[in-house]
Amino acid sequence: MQYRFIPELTEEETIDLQLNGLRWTIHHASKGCPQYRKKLKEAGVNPEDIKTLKDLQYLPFTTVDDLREGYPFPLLAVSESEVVRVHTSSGTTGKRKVLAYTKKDINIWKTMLARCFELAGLSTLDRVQIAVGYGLWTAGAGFQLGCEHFGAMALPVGPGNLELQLQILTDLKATCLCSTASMALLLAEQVNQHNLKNKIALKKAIFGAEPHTPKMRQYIEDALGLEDSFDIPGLTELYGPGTGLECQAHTGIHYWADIFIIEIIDPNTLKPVEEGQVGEMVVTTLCKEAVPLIRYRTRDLTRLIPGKCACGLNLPRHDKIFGRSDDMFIFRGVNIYPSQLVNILEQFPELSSEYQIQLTRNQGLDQMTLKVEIKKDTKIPEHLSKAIEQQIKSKILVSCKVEILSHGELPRSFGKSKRIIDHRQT
Ligand code: DLL
Repeated sequence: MQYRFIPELTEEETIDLQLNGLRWTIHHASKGCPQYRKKLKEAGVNPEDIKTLKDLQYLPFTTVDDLREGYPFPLLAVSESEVVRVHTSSGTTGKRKVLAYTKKDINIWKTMLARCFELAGLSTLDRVQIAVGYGLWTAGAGFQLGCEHFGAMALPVGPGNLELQLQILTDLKATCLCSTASMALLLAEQVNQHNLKNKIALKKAIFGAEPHTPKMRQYIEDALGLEDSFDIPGLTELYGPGTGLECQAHTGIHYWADIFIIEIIDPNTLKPVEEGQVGEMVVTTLCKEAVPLIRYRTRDLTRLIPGKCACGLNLPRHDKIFGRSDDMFIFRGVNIYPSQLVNILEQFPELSSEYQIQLTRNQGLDQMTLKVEIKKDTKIPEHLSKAIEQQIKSKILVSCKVEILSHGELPRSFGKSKRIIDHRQT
């Protein structure tokens, strides 16, 4: 297979690129950014000390606190005159992070996204409906840049506005949808509700920005009549959407190892996990100018997938993002990740993919209510809530109340869904 944007690199070439990129990044960061200079000096690191990629482990971590400290232009390693753009994170976990970009950063980012479209098997004849937020968030600008660079036709509808979305789908016959997972679900429900499946021409969907379940994906694919769909990860700190993409073999996400390095660490010991184990993703950029990242702790939980992919592409893979380490909540002394509850809910075919966790405190005792939805046109089986409660009790060792709602009762989102509502005062 001849690719236009995806590099075909041997392992040696990748290591070479990574080593040179790492040395460049350390040199560039310590020269241009006082915050990094101080950090690296305190850790006793000189660019000349980097002899092999193993030396990465001696570098200090960068965290979200470092990004907050330098607000509004944290970790800036170039002069302001070289900055051509800023974006901010979606702000779901606290104050927005502001990230700056140089012209080169924008060019690298658009190549990353063009690679995504290429990996998803699109051609320049595809029409790409971009149904995400434009503006400070990276999603709209990123998909748009990448789509145009790739050469397909961008249909920049933006988020929300369901009537317009459906009109563009049916009239302009978009063939690929780019959105958050929640927005893809919402559009799928709308297409279903309005009986439009035969009037639209969607073949593919590329969605991400938040985790989705297999059930959610199946519903989206069926309701939109898709040939295929692809999970796309990304974060503002690392350019934005498009840090990698699932290939058509669907066995993990290929990421751009010539642009950044991924390490997986145990968030408690900060040491690398065993090969293939789940931990926190830590990223180091190799050519990012405005805000280089040195061992940036993303808080995202995933694992590296060993071995070669069935698709034949010689690019490393990580698994889907299972969630964030800061999504974990403590309920009656037990640490719980939403993904643990999701795995249980996945076993009940009568339920839709939507859920919401509500935490309250009553006379000093924490209470958890798990709200779930029954699938459309499905009768609620007797004892369903009891069966779910029992599964949670036996698998996670906590008692919670399960409330079954009818289809469509839980709030839908144009962007990222908020699934944990914590009313407890700490
Ligand atoms: O969400 C960028 C993006 C936009 C990615 C559109 C994909 C599509 P932020 O707002 O900075 O950037 O949020 C980044 O979202 O650290 C993950 O926790 C989560 N996330 C992003 N993509 C996925 C995904 C954008 N495919 C944070 N699966 C990241 C699970 C995801 N979580």
